[in-house]
Amino acid sequence: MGEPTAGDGQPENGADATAPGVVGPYGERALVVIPTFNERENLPVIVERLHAALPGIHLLVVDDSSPDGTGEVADGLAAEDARNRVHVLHRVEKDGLGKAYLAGFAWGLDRDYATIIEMDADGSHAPEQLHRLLDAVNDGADLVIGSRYVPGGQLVNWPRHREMLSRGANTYARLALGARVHDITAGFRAYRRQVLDKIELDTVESAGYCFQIDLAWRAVRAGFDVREVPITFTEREIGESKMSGGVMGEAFVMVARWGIESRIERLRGLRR
Ligand SMILES: Nc1nc2c(ncn2[C@@H]2O[C@H](COP(=O)(O)OP(=O)(O)O)[C@@H](O)[C@H]2O)c(=O)[nH]1
Ligand SMILES: [Mg+2]
Repeated sequence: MGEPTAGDGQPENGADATAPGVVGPYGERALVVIPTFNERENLPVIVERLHAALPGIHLLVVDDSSPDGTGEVADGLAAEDARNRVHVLHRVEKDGLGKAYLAGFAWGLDRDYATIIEMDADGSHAPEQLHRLLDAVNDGADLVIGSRYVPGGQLVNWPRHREMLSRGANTYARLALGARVHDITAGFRAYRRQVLDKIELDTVESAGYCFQIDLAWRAVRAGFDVREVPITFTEREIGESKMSGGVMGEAFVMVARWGIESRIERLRGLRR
């Protein structure tokens, strides 16, 4: 082991492996993608908390032309940041969380980030716990899911009906897919870039919760090391949820289909 040597795997950006917020054995850079729609009050708070926790980390706000001016707030944060850690992607219309993430991933992959993170803008995912995900990446995981449903995971102020729905969806997905993931709908995640390069993002059609299940399932099937670490999920205090019940139906059907397809493949001996 010892000091990383020049050559394969050495970062070209000259990152300091010991700097806070820098992950990977060779000090590769990490990017947090934060999708926003009407989060003007939440965004400055989450950006400040993130940089207080991990000063070296970069972030990309993906805003879908929020009518409340979140995009301009994000531009202001980017202009203020002398260290050039804050970036903004403006999209022309509200197009869903999945599409926003896909655009953000493409942006990050183009710029050679080694780890790409999903995090909400509304404070539900604590930047102070992001290091738990990054530690697992550094420990060798390919996809790390910040989980509400493993020992140590918690829910704070989440309405009971949403918890029931979320737990039910996770139990259903676990049984249908046969995957050992307890919080497959979770949106606080860290992907090693090799995962995103491999799982054919250009064929992802799913939205909402189904998007999260889809990507985790692709990673599992591709044989990546998918792990969960406990996190505390806290319901937003400001603004409104944009999630609608409509996306649940899609997830139900798609998960059943993936589960059946996978079992047929196994029966045919195509997979273990
Ligand atoms: N860019 C973009 N962001 C979105 C969209 N829908 C939701 N978001 C963001 O995705 C994150 C999670 O959404 P939220 O409404 O809090 O979902 P919930 O936590 O499941 O209730 C927040 O940061 C939202 O602002 C969208 O269509 N486009
Ligand atoms: Mg939320």
